[in-house]
Amino acid sequence: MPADIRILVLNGPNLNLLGTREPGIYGPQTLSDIEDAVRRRAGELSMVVDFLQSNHEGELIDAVQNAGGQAAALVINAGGLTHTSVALADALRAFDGVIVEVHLSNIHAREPFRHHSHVAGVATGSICGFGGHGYILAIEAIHTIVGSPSP
Ligand code: CA2
Repeated sequence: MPADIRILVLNGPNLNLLGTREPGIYGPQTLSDIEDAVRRRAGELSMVVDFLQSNHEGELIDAVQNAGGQAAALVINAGGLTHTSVALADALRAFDGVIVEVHLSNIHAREPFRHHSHVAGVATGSICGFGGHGYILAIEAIHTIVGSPSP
């Protein structure tokens, strides 16, 4: 049996509030809706996904460190930490695999303080502005880059 490709999807501070407020910016989906859609698509691509949402920078850093050697790729929406956290970016830089940065909103079309991302410089690529569909695009990109599971 070929080994399934394992992906860790990380969501940062306040993303647990999705679907409850600001649907005009972040869309109507809850994080759980996004998780269900990602699991469905990942299953079609023979990929296994683990999810973690945390409001705590250190917990996200621990998760990135622990993903080393376990996950072939990370999908990360670091929320507000995107624009502030050198420590999270340092942890991501040490991850030996594909990293896809995702944002629901188009951060470049918003306030100037959202235009810079510490994550972007250490990511393989970034997707923003497509709402929850960005997570699906991310796993499809990972599937293309990492390839189909080898027999
Ligand atoms: O567009 C994105 O995905 C963001 O990463 C979302 C972050 C924001 O700080 C980034 O600049 C862009 C904020 C997540 C907060 O989500 C909420 C959702 C509903 C209600 C309140 C906050």
